[in-house]
Amino acid sequence: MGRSNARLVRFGFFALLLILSAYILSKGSSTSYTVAPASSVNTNKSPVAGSSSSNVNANNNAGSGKSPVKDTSLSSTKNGKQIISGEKVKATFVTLARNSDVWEIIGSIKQIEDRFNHAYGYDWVFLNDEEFSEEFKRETSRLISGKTHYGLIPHDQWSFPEWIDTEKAAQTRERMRQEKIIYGDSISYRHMCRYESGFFFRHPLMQQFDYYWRVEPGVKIFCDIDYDIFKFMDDNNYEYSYTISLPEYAATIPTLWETTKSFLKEHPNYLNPNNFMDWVSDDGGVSYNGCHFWSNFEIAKLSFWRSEAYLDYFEYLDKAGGFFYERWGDAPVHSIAVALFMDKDKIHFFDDLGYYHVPFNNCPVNEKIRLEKKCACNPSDDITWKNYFCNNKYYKLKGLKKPEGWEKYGD
Ligand SMILES: Nc1nc2c(ncn2[C@@H]2O[C@H](COP(=O)(O)OP(=O)(O)O)[C@@H](O)[C@H]2O)c(=O)[nH]1
Ligand SMILES: [Mg+2]
Repeated sequence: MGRSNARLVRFGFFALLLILSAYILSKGSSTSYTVAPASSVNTNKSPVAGSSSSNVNANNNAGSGKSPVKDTSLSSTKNGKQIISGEKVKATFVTLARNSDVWEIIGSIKQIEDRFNHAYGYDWVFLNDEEFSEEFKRETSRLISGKTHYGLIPHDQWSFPEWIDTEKAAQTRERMRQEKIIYGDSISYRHMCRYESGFFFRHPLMQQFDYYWRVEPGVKIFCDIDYDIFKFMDDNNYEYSYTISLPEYAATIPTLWETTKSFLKEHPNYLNPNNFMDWVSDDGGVSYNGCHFWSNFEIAKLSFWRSEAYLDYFEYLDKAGGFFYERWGDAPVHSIAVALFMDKDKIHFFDDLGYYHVPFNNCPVNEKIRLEKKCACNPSDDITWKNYFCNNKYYKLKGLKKPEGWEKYGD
């Protein structure tokens, strides 16, 4: 009698436990955060070495179950802007790099993963004009929570086009070497600038994505990014965003603006009615003031580069030859295109990430942001509000209110 009573109590206890677990589980699936099983969060360890993906195909470790930890169906606000609920967007990080950049790029990756991506698991595309080494693939993929893809750049996108007079290009390099213009004598730097200007968004590995964040070796992100930054872009209709802007060395782009003006004459319809011309020109378009978004950081929408206006513009510039006869950078090329062909309301300045690329720092001057986002930087190093740079102009033209505390660190 006593034993069957005890059995009954035990049975009742387990039944209760079962009902309780079922209840918790059913609640769990409807809350905003779903924690992926531990085994699936951390399985981005499948060694890349041995998987001899050595071409433009993705080195696909998709099967490793790297689901993002955070369910983004939560609604939240950021700087007064609403992050609307919904799915993750089709976005990727993209890095152009040499094999020798591996030890510097892993520093950039680790920071971005720790500050942001570990919670979202966005993919990462690496592009190179040579095959990526096993070492590069192993060292990078082990740190990335999303899928990693390694692509080779087609030779014709990283070589002199047939219409370029290589003798004339060599003369420019020699002259720029004597004038000590930074990267002035480099061939590979010119291929890099041309590739970033006209081709990275056409790579087969990039076709599956709508947005990208460009990351370079040796950069730093100083603050926590506690929201889905790609979704933030999408929800707010932003198509181009930046962290640092500054004037270009005039010696590298003597004819870029003239070439742009003749392009515009042929295609006046490409000029956006709500353009940002006044940010790049102080005299209504007669001359270029050199202001550009520093393109070593970009979060942007790929459809802009794939648009007819931009493709035509790039082709026009490419035929003019300034990537080789001068030393046109992808930053002024991107920036001029954004300023002229994009609705200026689609451009966004991030004042809450903190960013470093040698030699400049963006460190939020607003103390509240620095505390909230755990920024690890010194606001005295911030260049954002100094007059040499182009943010004061950006804020003025957009009618934006500068963040609290800017006077202390600006001019
Ligand atoms: N594959 C490859 N990547 C390059 C080459 N030169 C530069 N890069 C990459 O292009 C980007 C810009 O180059 P970087 O040296 O950082 O130029 P800087 O930021 O203007 O000083 C970086 O992501 C580099 O890793 C090259 O010859 N081959
Ligand atoms: Mg760099």
